[in-house]
Amino acid sequence: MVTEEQKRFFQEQGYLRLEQVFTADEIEELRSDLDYIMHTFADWNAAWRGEWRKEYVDDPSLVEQVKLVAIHELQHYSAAWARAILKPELVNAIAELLETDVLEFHHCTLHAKPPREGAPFPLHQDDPFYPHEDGLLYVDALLHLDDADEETGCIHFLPGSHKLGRLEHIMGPDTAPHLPTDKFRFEDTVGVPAKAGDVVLFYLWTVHGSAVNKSDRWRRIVRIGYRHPANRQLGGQAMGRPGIMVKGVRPKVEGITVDVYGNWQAREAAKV
Ligand SMILES: O=C(O)CCC(=O)C(=O)O
Repeated sequence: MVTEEQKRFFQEQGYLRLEQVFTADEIEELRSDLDYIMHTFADWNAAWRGEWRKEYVDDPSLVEQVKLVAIHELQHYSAAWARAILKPELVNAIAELLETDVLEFHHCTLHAKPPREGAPFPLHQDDPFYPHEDGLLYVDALLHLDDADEETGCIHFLPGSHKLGRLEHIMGPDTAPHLPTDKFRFEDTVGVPAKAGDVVLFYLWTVHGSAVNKSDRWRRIVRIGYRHPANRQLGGQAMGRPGIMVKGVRPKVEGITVDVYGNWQAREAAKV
């Protein structure tokens, strides 16, 4: 499914859009289940916080108002979403890009930006949220439920930034992890508009973010994280939880073992 040119682009630029991985019928079913999940279980007050917002939101009256709807692990709520995570066209493409015949699902997270006030994301790597030893053996896949363009706040990337390795982020109780706004500028990024059914892939270490949704449409994206099963997690989201294998069989890796009940034994958290 992935051409040599796509592979080269991904490895050089750190991101790649795959067109129409999901059919219109599949997207319809995923949207319908998502609508129920959003209205029944999701957090409607999930916009990322911090002083950086003032630089990302032009309209001062909107700085404190921007909104994001979020929830993790949609496969716990819907069979259609469980099937989406396993979709062979998706996992085979990611395995080809990582040049591996084994792949493990790690997590899944909804980021839905409501019309006119959908929250921005400051430039960051996903590493601070779920650090792994090797940021190039971990891929995040953004499954698009809606057409996303600049007006709706589509995803942006800093090309080639995955090669910088793990970067130090501004952290703290009052802010979402983000990179210094004077050194990592949104103007230097590339926007990747996508259609519903497209999937945009990027490495754990690729710097990315997005602007306010100023349109009168929703921009719903679900991030699905996949890793090489030997890529040890160091902390954060879904730490200590074995993921289902989506391709191949789990290799035996020193220090990563699963007991007979399927729980991790002695999967040690290293300091980052
Ligand atoms: O949904 C977006 O626009 C950005 C999401 C993001 O930064 C992330 O999933 O890490």
